[in-house]
Amino acid sequence: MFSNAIVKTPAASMINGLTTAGLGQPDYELALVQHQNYISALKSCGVNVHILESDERYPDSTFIEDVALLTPVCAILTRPGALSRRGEVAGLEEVLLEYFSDIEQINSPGTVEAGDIMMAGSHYYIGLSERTNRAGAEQMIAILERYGLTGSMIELQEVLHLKTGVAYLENNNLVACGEFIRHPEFNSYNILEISTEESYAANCIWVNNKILIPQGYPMSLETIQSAGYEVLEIDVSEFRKLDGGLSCLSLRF
Ligand code: CIR
Repeated sequence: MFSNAIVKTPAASMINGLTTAGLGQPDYELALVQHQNYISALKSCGVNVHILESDERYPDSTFIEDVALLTPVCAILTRPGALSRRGEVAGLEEVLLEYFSDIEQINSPGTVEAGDIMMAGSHYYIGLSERTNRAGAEQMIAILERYGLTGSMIELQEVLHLKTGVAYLENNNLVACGEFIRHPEFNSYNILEISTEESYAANCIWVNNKILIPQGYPMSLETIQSAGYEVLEIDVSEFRKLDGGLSCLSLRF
């Protein structure tokens, strides 16, 4: 179960964030409202939400998931592959020290964005992407092993981050889309298949037995409800315009 979440208020500069979506610029005022609703949903799942101030220097900094991996036993600061995001890590250590006594760090030449890391129990799947390189993944696995955890790498073909296309919902249930539906690494899981038309809904999150999914994906909603979950739908249309999803908007631990 998670007790805490950390979120970062979107900066007005988010309109200049990195994107491949082709959906136009986000509406900042609407993004702020959606972010508040996201926070309310997290709270309704029973977690305390630590809200960090916005940082105009970093348009993508509201996607705080990418800059740290928080495990039950340690925190690991990443080194984002996107150069415009690298500075987002500074300052987070001070916040994490409120919760963690052991804080580790990914170093050059390694790059990792934690949107590429999916936790399944004590195992962490690490996507090798344009943002996370092998050196970073190797460092991450070595750190995890020092703390009695394990990790393995998965080469990504189509998606930005691993969790763009896959989400672990506990109880051996794995939401998967596209390249992950029949991926050999995941063949021991019960796959909850997300169709290509609704691929954005694959980025959903388990928070204390409830599932948060993006609003507007009825087939995915039905699939996850049919697996026995209580589902909360959240509208994150403005974050989608920057390739960001529900998982990217918080660190949950
Ligand atoms: C980026 O390209 O870095 C941001 N615009 C979106 C990051 C999304 N994060 C994630 O999937 N974990």
